[in-house]
Amino acid sequence: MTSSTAHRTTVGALVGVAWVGGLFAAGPLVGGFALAAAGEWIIVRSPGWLSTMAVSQLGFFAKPVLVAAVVAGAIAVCAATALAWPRFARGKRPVAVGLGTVATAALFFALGTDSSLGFVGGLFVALVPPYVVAHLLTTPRVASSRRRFLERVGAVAVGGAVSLGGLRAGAGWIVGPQESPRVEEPLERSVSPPSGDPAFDFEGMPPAITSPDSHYVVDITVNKPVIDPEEWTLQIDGTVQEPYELSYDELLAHEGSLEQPMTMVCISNQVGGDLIGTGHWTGVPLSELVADAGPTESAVDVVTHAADGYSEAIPIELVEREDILVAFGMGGRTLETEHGFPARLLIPGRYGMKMTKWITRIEIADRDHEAYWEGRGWDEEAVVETMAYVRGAERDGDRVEIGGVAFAGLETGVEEISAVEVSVDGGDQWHEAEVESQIAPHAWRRWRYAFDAPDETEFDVVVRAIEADGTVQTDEESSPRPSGATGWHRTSVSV
Ligand SMILES: Nc1nc2c(c(=O)[nH]1)N[C@H]1C(S)=C(S)[C@@H](COP(=O)(O)O)O[C@H]1N2
Ligand SMILES: [Mo]
Repeated sequence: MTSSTAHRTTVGALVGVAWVGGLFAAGPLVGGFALAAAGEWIIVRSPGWLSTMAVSQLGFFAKPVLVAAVVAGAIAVCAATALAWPRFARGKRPVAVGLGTVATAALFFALGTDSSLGFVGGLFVALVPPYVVAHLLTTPRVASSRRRFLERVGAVAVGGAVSLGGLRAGAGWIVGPQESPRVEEPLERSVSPPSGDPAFDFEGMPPAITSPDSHYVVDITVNKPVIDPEEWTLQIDGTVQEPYELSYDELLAHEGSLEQPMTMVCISNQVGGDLIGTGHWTGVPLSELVADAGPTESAVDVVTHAADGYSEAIPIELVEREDILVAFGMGGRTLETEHGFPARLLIPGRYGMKMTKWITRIEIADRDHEAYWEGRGWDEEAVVETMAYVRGAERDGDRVEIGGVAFAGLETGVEEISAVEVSVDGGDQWHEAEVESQIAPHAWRRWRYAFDAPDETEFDVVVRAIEADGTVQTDEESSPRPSGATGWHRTSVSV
């Protein structure tokens, strides 16, 4: 090799690739891909400006990109180390092995690996591949000829991929079948959810109630917290007379529990986007849980803390509302892990970010608490903007039917949406749509508009909601950040 820096950097990068592969292969032993856990660690602890930048550039879908960046970062660190420190590339050196071991152990620690056997086995599986690669690529005969080096790289790539696949399968085999995921159980007392008016069920229309499986999922976690209900407690404390805690069974047996359909929409949803759903929820009013602890005069905020490091805060005055729930059920069953098992908050008419999943603690605070997304530049109150989306279209002979959903926040109140208007010619003429009667005070309302169109098949559809006082939903377009997207949904429909 003529250029030893290029050689070293290449070897370092390839050792890094082998390490990443080893970490992946060790997944079944240590309970996950350690670099994904590192990504999560970064999200939770990174300074506000960084995660805010990531979110505003990439939306809430920054996670796969983040994991890819962590992987690239790990490889780059190996390449840089090899460049700066020639001996590293010869992985035989004890110091390099020591460094690799410390870094890998730290990652497993961040991942929360709790079996010591898995830990040791994982170290072995993660570290052998980079060691072997370093060895194979730095033998003098190979290192001295560019052609031999490149041939060796090719052989190592093919052989490495095959052996890593084998290692991962082997690790999976040793660990055996993973504990089956928690199964959602039917709740004891549960009324069936309202089914909605079938006239609004046509091609492309969402059902009145979204099933838990088709409800969108958004959070900051890569590996969702899996909580053992036997060990979980909900702590209610802070500036209160009587701090207490509830077990999972006590929460489920709470006298105050009630069921309520409620629409949730993510603040990062674009106009017309899919991050919206209407669950049929079961839970206990937050007002009762808080009142039982007896907040003192100095109470200012009710802060919900979660198992993933997330938190949200609402002013104590708002908590008097009886429709803010600590929910433990969805669709008549216990919550799915994705939606916050064992319990999550629900605040009607606010964006989803206010609705802490995997709650562990309700803290009555005597000062204003800065919540997770608030600290990253998003709106503190997060009241849902008035919205109307186009969803469905169907043709029956000459008759064309177009439909969708409309929703608005706590302050305006969806119950106060008085009408939905739709245009099928790009906004020249407006027609009043038929609006489904309300299934619940804080659930979306489906709308439809039918008309005759024997000759036309393409329509430029625009829709807008009218609030109770006659205010027309604003057509001013704003981006989701910081307070939620606004503007009329416009889309072309062919039917
Ligand atoms: N603990 C926790 N709760 C959370 C989040 C989170 O990252 N961690 N994300 C919030 C956001 S931004 C939204 S939109 C809703 C989504 O709830 P869902 O995944 O059940 O639809 O959960 C909220 N609650
Ligand atoms: Mo969200």
